[in-house]
Amino acid sequence: GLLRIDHVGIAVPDLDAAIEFYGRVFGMACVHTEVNDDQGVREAMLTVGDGTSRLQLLAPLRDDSAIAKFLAKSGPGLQQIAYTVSDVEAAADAVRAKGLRVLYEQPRRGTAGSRINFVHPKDCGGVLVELVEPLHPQG
Ligand code: CMX
Repeated sequence: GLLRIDHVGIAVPDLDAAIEFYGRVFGMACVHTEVNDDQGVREAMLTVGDGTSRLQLLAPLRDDSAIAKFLAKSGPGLQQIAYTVSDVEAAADAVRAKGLRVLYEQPRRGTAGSRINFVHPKDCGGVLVELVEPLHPQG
């Protein structure tokens, strides 16, 4: 099952500008940045309040990336909601067993060495759902 909301992901055209915006307007701290070439993103993880809630900012590395396509079609905004799971294969299998499309046959690499998969937004009421198994799961 799902353990908690891992993060909410927002597509942005300019990562540095977005980090500056969320810091200045909402006082959020950027605790991690990373380039994930496999996903075609430059990304930042920001903490909200006590640090248990996280916002992920996603900027495109390439024109053919999922984030570039999203920005072109929908503009900047909410792109995904991600849930922490203890076993991403088991979580993906459970979703498949309910007849929903999981995007990858095998998990891929996500933020900070996590293992990730996605549920197709058209099978989830228009919401792209990410399943995240952290490198070092807690609880
Ligand atoms: N949320 C909601 N709907 C979305 C969406 C999103 N993030 N992305 C696409 N859609 C919609 C499209 O608007 C389209 O709707 P219509 O059919 O009504 O026009 C539909 O889904 C299918 O779109 P598509 O053109 O067939 O497919 P895309 O090329 O847009 O790809 C998706 C969609 C989900 C398969 C692709 O974005 C993907 O592979 N996502 C997973 C990877 C990802 O998002 N990586 C970036 C984050 C990396 C990370 O979190 O680490």
